[in-house]
Amino acid sequence: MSVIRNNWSREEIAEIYNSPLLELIYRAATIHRQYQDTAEVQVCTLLSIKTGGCPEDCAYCPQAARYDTGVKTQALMKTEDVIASAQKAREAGSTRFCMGAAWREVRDNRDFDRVLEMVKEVNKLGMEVCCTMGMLTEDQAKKLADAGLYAYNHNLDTSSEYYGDIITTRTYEDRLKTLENVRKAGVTVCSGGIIGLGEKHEDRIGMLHTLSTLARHPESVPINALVRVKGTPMENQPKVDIWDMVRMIATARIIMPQTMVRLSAGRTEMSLAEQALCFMAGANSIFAGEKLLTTPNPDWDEDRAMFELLGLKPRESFKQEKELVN
Ligand code: SAM
Ligand code: DTB
Ligand code: SF4
Repeated sequence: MSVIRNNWSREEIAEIYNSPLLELIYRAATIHRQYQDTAEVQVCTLLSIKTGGCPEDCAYCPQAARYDTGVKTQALMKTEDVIASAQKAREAGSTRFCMGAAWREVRDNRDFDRVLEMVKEVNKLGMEVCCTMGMLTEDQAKKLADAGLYAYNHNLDTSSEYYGDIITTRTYEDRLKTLENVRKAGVTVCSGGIIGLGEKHEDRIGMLHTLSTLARHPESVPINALVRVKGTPMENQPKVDIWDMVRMIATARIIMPQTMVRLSAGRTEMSLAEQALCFMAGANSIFAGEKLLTTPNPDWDEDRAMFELLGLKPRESFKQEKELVN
């Protein structure tokens, strides 16, 4: 078994990313077999607990207040509705529940106290609780950890070089600082990005380089294909090529073998065969449920049928934690 490396050079990653496609898939599939149970795919469900009205200018995002996307601003959901939604997701076979808030950063206010309550309650259901709510201080991350938060999602989205073309209201360093705060609090890190933002292959390689040279690899890396939302500056981007998605997933799998690599946004535009290729290339996690945050996702029945056809089974919760401790 190859060792876990945090010292990848950009050139090494570029060489892997640019290798002949079938060789790349074969190599990723081989590493996948060495480190993971390839029959298992983690099933995560998203819920937007605070939708729209975000002050940030992320060029891809339907929830940014400044773009006319038709997303209505809503206040923080009631705790009981969030719990009901988590229960439904668990009954449908989901083991991770990720609550998203369209905030630039978490503030120490009553809404945060309510989120802490939601985290406690979902944790009691035996699900891995994840939040994605923008920037966090170390103190806020500790409070979330005490409430039972298992993971925090905070994406780098693209390379440090291209970041300023996509988002101007915060910096790459801000992003890295939050990831550091999450780590310090003992919460697992979920961080990945989006392809299809008009970035170059070098930017994708750059983002994977940053992720794979963190002191510890993120426990999960979501790879999103841009969902092109009308009203955002990215609405006219070309559709993401499936081979680019496969290349990205395979490279992530090879350089971060223990990480859950998530085939994230964009599945409604992929055929079953295309998704199967992504699993072959090392993806072992998906978002399931009719909606991502504000945009559509394949429905439960479709995913159930896909799992059956491909012989996949949902991965139990907290398994990675057990494996990494042993
Ligand atoms: N506001 C918080 C933040 O930005 O970290 C949390 C919610 S934000 C919607 C979470 C992530 O969703 C973003 O970092 C981005 O990677 C992803 N995302 C948002 N809009 C997307 C789109 N149109 N297509 C693909 N991914 C998207
Ligand atoms: C991630 O990497 N992708 C998810 C989750 N983390 C929060 C979000 C995708 C959002 C797609 C656009 C929407 O539905 O609003
Ligand atoms: Fe706000 Fe997050 Fe959307 Fe950016 S990605 S506009 S921070 S909700």
